[in-house]
Amino acid sequence: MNNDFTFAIIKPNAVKNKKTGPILAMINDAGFRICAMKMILLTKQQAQAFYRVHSGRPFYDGLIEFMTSGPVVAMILSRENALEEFRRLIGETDPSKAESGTIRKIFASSVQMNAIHGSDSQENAIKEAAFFFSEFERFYPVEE
Ligand code: DAT
Ligand code: MG
Repeated sequence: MNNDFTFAIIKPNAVKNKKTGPILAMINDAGFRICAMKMILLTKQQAQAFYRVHSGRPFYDGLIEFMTSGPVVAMILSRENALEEFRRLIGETDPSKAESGTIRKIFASSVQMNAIHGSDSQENAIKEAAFFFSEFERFYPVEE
């Protein structure tokens, strides 16, 4: 079995609106296993580092302000084809374009406050997971 993994963040609007539980249930129901998880309040510097690729974009400052506005829940998730399957589960960046039944369609309140992050490549998933979790904080996926 391909024990692929991805990295995810439940964003401040969803945590604030008490949607952590419902979102975790959708993630588990979609066949993902949680390998690491923690709730943290990002510093401005951490949020800027995480979204460095977007620095200079018109939405960057607003994005950093939003991502530091309250606690987030960071996770490492595994399942077969985790990256693709997770991006499918969360839906398009802009919730108005997201398919019905996706996490963003259900829980996003705008493009900025779109409820959840999912890595866009295995290379970025590795980097993002290492940015948030040490080796001691993660459990490698077990064979099903
Ligand atoms: P995604 O999170 O779907 O990978 P992205 O990497 O292009 O999307 O952008 C990162 C985040 O930045 C996105 O989740 C929300 C915010 N964002 C992107 N485009 C935006 C826009 N046009 N207006 C406001 N926020 C935006
Ligand atoms: Mg992205």
